[in-house]
Amino acid sequence: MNIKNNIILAMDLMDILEAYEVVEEISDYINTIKIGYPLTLAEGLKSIGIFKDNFDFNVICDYKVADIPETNSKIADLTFNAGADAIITHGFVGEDSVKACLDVASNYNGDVFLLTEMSHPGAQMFLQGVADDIAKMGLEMGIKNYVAPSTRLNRLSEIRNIVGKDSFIISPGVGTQGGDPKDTLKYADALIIGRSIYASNNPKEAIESILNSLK
Ligand code: NUP
Repeated sequence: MNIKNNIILAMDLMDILEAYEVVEEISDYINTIKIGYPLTLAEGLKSIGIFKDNFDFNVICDYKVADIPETNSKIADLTFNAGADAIITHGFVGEDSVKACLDVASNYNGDVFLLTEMSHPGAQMFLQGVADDIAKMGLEMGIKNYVAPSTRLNRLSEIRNIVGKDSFIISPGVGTQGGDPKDTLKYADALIIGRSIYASNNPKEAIESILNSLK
């Protein structure tokens, strides 16, 4: 995926008009948005079309799909059918469930991002212990796109080692969760940034200052 300025806006506002206003302010700087359950449950799958039709953005749906294969297929089908370019799926559910998402994605020419380790502290309780194996599974399955945390650079770097330089890693946790943009980009291909931009009093200045810090 071609991600302008290596920044993906995580849009977790729950009102589509507010979300639209923020996006309009910074649309010169980005071409990729990630939406998840907050906006989708509040405003529906039509949110995808709003960012595609009005901004021509790449839309990544962060639905952290984590069910049995049959249910994963239904979730992925609804998501891509609504216009998404990519979906984020959990890896801990195993190969069959992940493959269900890959199969649906290929029908739509869409991408699947495999979530390895998450960025919050609680991910160290259970997920961290299997994250390397999830990454290895992804590699064996031929997956090219991964999500890995900016909040623990040693873990991000380890996951990069496993998936290799030809894989594409997007990394959440930058800003509000403590991750540093420049350091993260030593290992990741793009940053996922939400509150530091959309919850700022001036989203345009916020993104400009992040871009300056990358120079
Ligand atoms: O491990 C993850 N951590 C994480 O924060 C995986 C994610 N998908 N996210 C998402 O990234 C989270 O749900 C939110 O949408 C975004 C980070 O937002 P912020 O902390 O920059 O506001």
